[in-house]
Amino acid sequence: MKIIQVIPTYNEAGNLPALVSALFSQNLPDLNILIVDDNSPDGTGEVAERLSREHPGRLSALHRQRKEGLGRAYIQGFRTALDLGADVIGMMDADLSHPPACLPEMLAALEGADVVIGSRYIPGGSLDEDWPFWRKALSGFGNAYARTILGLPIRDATGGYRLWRRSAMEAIPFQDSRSNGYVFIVELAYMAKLAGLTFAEVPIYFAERTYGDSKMSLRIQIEAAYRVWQLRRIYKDKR
Ligand SMILES: Nc1nc2c(ncn2[C@@H]2O[C@H](COP(=O)(O)OP(=O)(O)OP(=O)(O)O)[C@@H](O)[C@H]2O)c(=O)[nH]1
Ligand SMILES: [Mg+2]
Repeated sequence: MKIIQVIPTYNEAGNLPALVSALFSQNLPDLNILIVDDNSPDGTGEVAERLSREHPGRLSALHRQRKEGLGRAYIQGFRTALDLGADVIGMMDADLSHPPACLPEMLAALEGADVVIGSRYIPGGSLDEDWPFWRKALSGFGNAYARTILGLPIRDATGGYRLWRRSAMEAIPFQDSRSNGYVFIVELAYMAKLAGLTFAEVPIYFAERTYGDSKMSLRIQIEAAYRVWQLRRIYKDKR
């Protein structure tokens, strides 16, 4: 079995080495990493190349010309992972918010589901305890909003820590997505639901990034707010 964990990066040079060593210390011999960097000005691409030399055959990097958003990076990463023969395709942020230690449990859960979600919103899962109330409320609202409007059968619809069986990834038209920011994550879940795929959720503790800047912007949040309604319309015949 071949697992390929796809990790999109933009200015994550300070996080990537720690993330990669934490992932490779999970005692998962089948785990491979594919970094998708959008020509980060902080040199993340060079860090990824160095890591690929340190982990020959287990880590590789795609280098894209310019910053095109999370969605485009994942689409190219998924396509490449499928071409490389992955049996399991993973998604996660590079900023250490998604705990590598949960990966073994998520893999185990994939035996009983097509898609596994690292979930902040089921018992045992949680958000960074240092987040102010308003940030937790905003995250909870955004999640409930997307979940309700799209009728998603999962508690965490906006979290980007996921595992897909190859067959599940092949069953959805992920390359057709035009979503840019984190709403891409929501769109994938919607595609999965419409394709009749099954989900399982594993609790995670979501830690705030300590290095680097958040790429979350008002523009990305506005995109998410209207795009959720657009998705309903785009996929209307398939509901
Ligand atoms: N390749 C690529 N990666 C990106 C891009 N935008 C964000 N990322 C990466 O996607 C992951 C999630 O980033 P965001 O969803 O922007 O969230 P964030 O910056 O962690 O913001 P917080 O929610 O505050 O943690 C991180 O690993 C980013 O480096 C992009 O345009 N291209
Ligand atoms: Mg983050």
